[in-house]
Amino acid sequence: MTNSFDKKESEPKNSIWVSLKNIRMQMHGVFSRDVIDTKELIELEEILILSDAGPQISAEIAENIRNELKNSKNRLGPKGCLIVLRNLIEKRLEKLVDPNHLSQSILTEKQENPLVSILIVGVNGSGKTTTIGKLASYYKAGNLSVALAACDTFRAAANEQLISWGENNSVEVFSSRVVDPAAAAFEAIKTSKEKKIDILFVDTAGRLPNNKNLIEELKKIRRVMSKANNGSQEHTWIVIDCNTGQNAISQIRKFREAVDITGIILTKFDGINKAGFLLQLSKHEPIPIIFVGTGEKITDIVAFSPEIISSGIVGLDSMTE
Ligand SMILES: Nc1nc2c(ncn2[C@@H]2O[C@H](COP(=O)(O)OP(=O)(O)OP(=O)(O)O)[C@@H](O)[C@H]2O)c(=O)[nH]1
Ligand SMILES: [Mg+2]
Repeated sequence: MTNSFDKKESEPKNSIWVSLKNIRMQMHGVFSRDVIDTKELIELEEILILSDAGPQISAEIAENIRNELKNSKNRLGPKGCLIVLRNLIEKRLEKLVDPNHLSQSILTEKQENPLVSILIVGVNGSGKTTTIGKLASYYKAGNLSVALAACDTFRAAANEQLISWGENNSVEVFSSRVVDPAAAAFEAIKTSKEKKIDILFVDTAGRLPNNKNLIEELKKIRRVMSKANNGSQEHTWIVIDCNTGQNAISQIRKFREAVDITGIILTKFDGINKAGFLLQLSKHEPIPIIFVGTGEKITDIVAFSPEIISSGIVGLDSMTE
């Protein structure tokens, strides 16, 4: 089965690599010196803190490298330190890997109750609707029948935006006239089952997690969808804008208090400037990252790979080293 990942095998690596240029240049500034000593390790810690890795994780990583240097009787050298650093970061990021490989398993594993419904939530402008457009294309390329439910009943333009993504992908968009998004989601699931749709993405209005009414509304959407689903596979993915930095942690935590978040989609990785927040995420909210958005185009979405991200941060490529 082919899908957009297979078609352009080398691209995910390139787009992630390019996005991490800033932090990589800073790492390069430290590790291109002849000797790595206390001064360099302090600088490393600072780079990590400034990238939103948090003071504790940053100190732990610098300490780990200090110990490795000591154990090697200072024979490790700058390149050796970089390899250790890459491995430390990769190991931490592995906690964010989806053990069920949902991005692929939805494509390949036949379900008993075929409909998989995915509720997409997040704050305003995080990239929910765009991500749904990209995922419609991704799963359609994998020969699944895809439908979209326009449940952002807040803004009239939101429906139009989703309908336009539906047209681009030639997939059906259920756009109800009812103003209650929970009722609209319920209808969409019922119709999807009747039409034997494989995967339904439910778009919701952006909301701040401290807006009590909107969070109650979200809980209602989730409850009603679960009833309509009646045992079919269901997920709730939160869309996180990478520019949110470490605030992403509290955002996810608050959404998780309202609904069971089963996956994360990172968007705007192409504009990431505080990549260290991923390390905090792996420690404090290790929910699987299902996909990473790397631009505004329909194909700008890649699988999450700790190996590619850790290599991109330190500037080492495990394939060529
Ligand atoms: N550079 C970049 N831009 C993105 C990415 N994903 C989404 N965007 C842009 O972010 C903006 C907001 O995207 P939407 O999909 O409308 O966000 P939303 O979460 O649906 O917004 P609301 O429904 O208003 O809450 C648009 O200009 C998108 O093109 C990405 O991965 N990279
Ligand atoms: Mg939207």
